[in-house]
Amino acid sequence: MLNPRSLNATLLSFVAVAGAQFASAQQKVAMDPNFHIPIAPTGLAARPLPDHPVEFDTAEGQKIRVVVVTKALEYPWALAFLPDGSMLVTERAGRLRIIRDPGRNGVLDPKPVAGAPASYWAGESGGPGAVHGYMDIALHPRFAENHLVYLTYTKPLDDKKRTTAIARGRWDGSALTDVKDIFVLPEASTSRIAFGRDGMLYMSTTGRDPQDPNTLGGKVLRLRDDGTVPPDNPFVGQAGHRPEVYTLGHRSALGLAMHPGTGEMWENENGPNGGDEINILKAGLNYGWPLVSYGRTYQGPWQVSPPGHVGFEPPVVIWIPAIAVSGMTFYTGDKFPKWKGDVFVGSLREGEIPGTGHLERILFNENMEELRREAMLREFRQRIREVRQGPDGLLYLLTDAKEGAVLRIEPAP
Ligand SMILES: [Ca+2]
Repeated sequence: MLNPRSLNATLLSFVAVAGAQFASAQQKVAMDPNFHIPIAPTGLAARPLPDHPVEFDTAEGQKIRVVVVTKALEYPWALAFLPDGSMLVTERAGRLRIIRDPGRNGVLDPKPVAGAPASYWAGESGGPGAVHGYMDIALHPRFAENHLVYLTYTKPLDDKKRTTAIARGRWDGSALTDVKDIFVLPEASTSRIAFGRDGMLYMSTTGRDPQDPNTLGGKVLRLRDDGTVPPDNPFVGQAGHRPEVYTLGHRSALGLAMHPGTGEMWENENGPNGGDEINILKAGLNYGWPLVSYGRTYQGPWQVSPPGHVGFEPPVVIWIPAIAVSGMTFYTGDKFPKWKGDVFVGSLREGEIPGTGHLERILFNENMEELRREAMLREFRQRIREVRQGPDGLLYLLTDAKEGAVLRIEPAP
């Protein structure tokens, strides 16, 4: 029979053991020593894309068919449609490609477009420290008259140094001519570009000091079509402010698109582990990074506590966990009536798990407040880098892969 003292000791040791078990219940997650982020798990293996069109039901009753136009692109990044319906596609390794008739039998020209600038790239797309060569592409709003094409790319300066530039060239029907840099950043950056209704070229940047109005990193810049600064930019003439800056406090923008109704520029950006955002850009406003965010740091704690955007311009959409937002577009066509006005956003991976990329659709009310959100094409397990509407009213996606694909979404018959 136990005496009270030994019973007490037994209980105490049980409590101590249980406590130790509780404290060690969480496993230790391996961290990358260089980037101080968790080493990603294996995730879900990407599935080979289907050889035949695949049909899916979707939430609004819009039955779709997905067609693989080509899978012979290497890490495609962005696309733009020429007036004849051909598609220009950038590849991150610094090649510009053309696909003719992408809405029907899509033929990828095996030769890259001549005349495009030399670029630098490094690392594996999606891996820590990756540098993209070619990034975004945009046509001038009056392309039909002037044939001007704009590219953002990582520009080698010498053996060791590089930066990011906007190159502008003239499309002569098969190649770029008269190519020159119209704007060069002081440091390398990931970048999207888009023309606004005001005819200005908006450029998102990444980098240090998003809160410092006297630097160009972590900002959205507003430029004229020749790369010079328009005189009505919000900080023109203010001491300690770069005149190119339109908005500040951005983390890692990967989507930029003009709202077809309001003409406002919408931007999406990646939070760390959670806190991806869509923002509506307004001249001179501060969007908060890194002072405010809804996300957690890669190590686990909230980026700020309490999370939120007190005193700063809040996002219109947030994601927790992160979906690794990428390209973004508004749907304005008539092929998918139920999707009119909706925002489509590419996801590279969700919740830090490889193999979970997909396409998201967001429905807003007339006040730009979110009503519904739908994830599509998870079955493919692909990183969706880009989404754009074609002149035919269909949606076109790029997958971020070594055997990168153009996918076409059309209504199922
Ligand atoms: Ca923000």
